[in-house]
Amino acid sequence: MTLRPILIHPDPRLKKICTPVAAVSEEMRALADDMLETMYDAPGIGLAAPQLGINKRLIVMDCVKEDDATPEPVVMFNPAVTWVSDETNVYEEGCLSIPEMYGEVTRPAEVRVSWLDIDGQAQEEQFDGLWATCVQHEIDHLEGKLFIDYLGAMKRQMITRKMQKLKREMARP
Ligand code: K1U
Ligand code: ZN
Repeated sequence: MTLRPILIHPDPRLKKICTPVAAVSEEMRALADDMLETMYDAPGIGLAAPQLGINKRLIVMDCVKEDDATPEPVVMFNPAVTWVSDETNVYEEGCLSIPEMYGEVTRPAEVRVSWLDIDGQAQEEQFDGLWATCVQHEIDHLEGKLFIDYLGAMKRQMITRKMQKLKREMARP
């Protein structure tokens, strides 16, 4: 397993629509392992392939936050939302591609999602709570959408400018 660098916004690779995974191959499984390792190391509760510069419909998640709890890693190839609740939830979201910035996002409180698992088997499940928020945030990444796209133009611009400054500082020798 390999830790991979996470792209920081703004980056054109974070704005692209990702292509479906044609087959759950060994190469794709190895990529999912790298993504889980990179997510746990960050640390984060989710990660999408485009955040590593890979234009594929693949996400990983583990929304179990307690340190002493058993991890519940989930790998989803080609995830698709098949149902959303009318009830909504507001959550102050963050993003590993927008470090240390947060914003309130309103999303459906519950969603049903279909996907292919690590063995290439079709799965479908309903999610609520933080899992529902996270899976929608990650699927948005596959559509080139970031949580800041739900915020007002002023806040989005302020965050983007801060990230541009951070990237300039990180690039300095
Ligand atoms: O996709 C990402 O950038 C990962 C992101 C997922 C996410 C966070 C909040 C709401 C929706 C989706 C993160 O994991 S940011 C880090 C984070 O939330 C966290 C980190 C350590 C412990 C608990 C949470
Ligand atoms: Zn994110």
